[in-house]
Amino acid sequence: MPTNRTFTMIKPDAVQDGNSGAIIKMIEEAGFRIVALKKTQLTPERAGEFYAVHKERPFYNDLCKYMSSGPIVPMILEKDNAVTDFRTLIGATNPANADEGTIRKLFAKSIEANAIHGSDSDENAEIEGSFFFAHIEQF
Ligand code: RTP
Ligand code: MG
Repeated sequence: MPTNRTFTMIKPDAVQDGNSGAIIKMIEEAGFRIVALKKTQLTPERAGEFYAVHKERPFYNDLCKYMSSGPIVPMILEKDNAVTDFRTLIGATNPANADEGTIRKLFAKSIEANAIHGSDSDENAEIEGSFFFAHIEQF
């Protein structure tokens, strides 16, 4: 399992607001290499599958509805210490708690519409990347 890759997606609010380019620029300037990238849209069912780990949480239904409400930009990224460094770059889940200069501080609207996802472990990075990209697309 690669320890130097993570998975992200720019969420519907940020894509809708036209912030994809600015966010991708921040990601590249922070030293991440884009391994794979596309623009796509989840159905509520596929969003539910992606977030199955949160099935029992009170926000699960709203989250699935929100994540399927518009286009998203999923990406696989590469860098030393990718998972941890990327979570630092995006900031806290709730933008009210996010550090200055983080992607969520700059672009997120709320705890739900929080602009961007970042994998929380190497194992989940691999699972989530392969949810969106075939192995021959990951180079
Ligand atoms: P993500 O998975 O999207 O990178 O976010 P995260 O690790 O920072 O947060 P997580 O606990 O995994 O939650 C996943 C997403 O669910 C939404 N959420 N809403 N209303 C709420 O209390 C609530 N809590 C979480 C957010 O969109 C969060 O990113
Ligand atoms: Mg998470």
